[in-house]
Amino acid sequence: MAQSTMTREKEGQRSVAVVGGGLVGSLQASLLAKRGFNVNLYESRADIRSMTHVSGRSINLALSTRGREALKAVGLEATVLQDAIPMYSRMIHSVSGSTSTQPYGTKEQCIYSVDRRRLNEQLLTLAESHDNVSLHFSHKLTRADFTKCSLEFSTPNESFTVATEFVFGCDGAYSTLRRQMMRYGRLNYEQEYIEHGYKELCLPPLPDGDYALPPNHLHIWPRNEFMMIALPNTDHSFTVTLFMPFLTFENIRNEFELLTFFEEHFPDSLDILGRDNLTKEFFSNPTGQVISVKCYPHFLGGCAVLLGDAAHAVVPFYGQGMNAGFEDCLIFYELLLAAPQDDIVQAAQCYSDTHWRDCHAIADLSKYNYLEMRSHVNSRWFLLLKTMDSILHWLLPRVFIPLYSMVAFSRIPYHQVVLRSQRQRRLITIAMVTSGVSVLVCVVCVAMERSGAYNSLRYRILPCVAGCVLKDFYQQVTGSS
Ligand code: FAD
Ligand code: EGO
Repeated sequence: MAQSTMTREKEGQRSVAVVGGGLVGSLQASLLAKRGFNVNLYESRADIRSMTHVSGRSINLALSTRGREALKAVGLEATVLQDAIPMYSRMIHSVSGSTSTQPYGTKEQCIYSVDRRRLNEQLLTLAESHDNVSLHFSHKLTRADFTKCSLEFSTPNESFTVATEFVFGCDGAYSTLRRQMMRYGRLNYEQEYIEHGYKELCLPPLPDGDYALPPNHLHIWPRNEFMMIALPNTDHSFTVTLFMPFLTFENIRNEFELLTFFEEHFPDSLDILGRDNLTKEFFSNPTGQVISVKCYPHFLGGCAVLLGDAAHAVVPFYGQGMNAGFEDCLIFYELLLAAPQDDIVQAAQCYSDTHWRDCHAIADLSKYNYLEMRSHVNSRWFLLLKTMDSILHWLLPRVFIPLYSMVAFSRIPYHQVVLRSQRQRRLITIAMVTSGVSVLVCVVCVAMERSGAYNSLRYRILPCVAGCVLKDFYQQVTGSS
């Protein structure tokens, strides 16, 4: 029953709506409140703070620099880090059960394992603490009319329409607001389900209550097609996430097939997971699907902007989805600060014109990383690549920054990260080819000198030819940017 009475949001010109009270929406509400807007946040679920069990995605997440900077802007960084577990290095588990660690960088360069539910609760409580924020739970957006900037919601009892000055779509990868924008205007949209699904498994503490694995690492079991990771929780358990093709999931139908699979690929994890626990977890937890979404523009209809997963759902192979969504909010906030009188439309236009590149870049980077990891990254290769990264960074600390470090430990815009990593790759190719060719030329010269062939004038041009070839190569590589 749609009552078209414009309720609730009449007082004040600067009244805005946030759709979605997930991680991004609840952060965005606090940032807008700080700028003095009256914020109404609508969330389709009930208040997670009063729920005993929350269904949904991933139990813990990796928080890195971009996310931390955004939390800092609302004064929540310290609180969140108090309950977070720092992971200073990756610990790579090979099939044989041997492990190696590789630090992420300096002591400050670590990623944090945070509890999704706790973080969401903290963000909601912070938003609610502002006088100018109202939270509306069990309010599901069903329609949007951008000519009037009005939104239609349904609650368990009724449905109604509200008018607002501006709306932020933070309603996740399957965004209703985005669908409404696509209906209204020329919104380009691209989505892809990848072949892999994921399953979360609880790795309980040891009988003595201690962590079953060293806690301050991101544990990774790289097995090409099958990838498994584990992030620590404050209750001394780990949340293990197994990524593999849906087909493989479907082919594991009973306890025997499951244990055989684990004995073949992840034998070292079997003892700590426990065979009974693994079986229970595997067959009672759902298999999650992974979607990648890109769209353009993110500002449409004069009064609506998409943020977070609604604008760019990325595959989880860089651990950047939440971080990128938080950075969206921070960038919008910075543009709002720069706009005269907090002109929200101007900020939105500027945001939409500039930031989409970075959203597309992190979606591409994540998908590329997925393809790379699944195609040839086993534990040896993983370690080799990471060791090369750190040696190169040690040799050339300013010129060469590992791609993962730029993504996780800097605020270099993602599209510049892509350009920079391409440049770094070219530089390394040049360095390797140059040293290779130099060695070759020296060897040839010495050999000819010994055999006396070098006395003949026509062979003296050899180094010149090599020089020309190299010069050509340089131009090819540096010119093709
Ligand atoms: P969501 O968290 O999806 O929130 C959207 C909210 O909108 C929900 O509360 C939903 O109920 C509400 N909503 C939906 N439709 C409506 C409607 N019609 N009306 C009202 N409300 C609505 N990111 C990281 O940074 N690090 C990680 O380590 C990491 N690991 C991940 C692992 C997995 C397996 C997955 C799947 C994702 C991972 N991510 C990670 C990504 C991260 O989970 C998301 O990027 C993040 O949750 C996005 O937040 P959001 O608020 O945009 O969307
Ligand atoms: C070769 C080897 C090329 C998420 C390794 C590229 C991602 C990629 C899912 C890790 C860490 C937080 C994560 C590293 C690479 C989270 C992450 C990484 C996974 C899977 C993840 C790293 C949750 C890319 N960060 N990362 O360098 O340690 O390297 F393995 Cl499957």
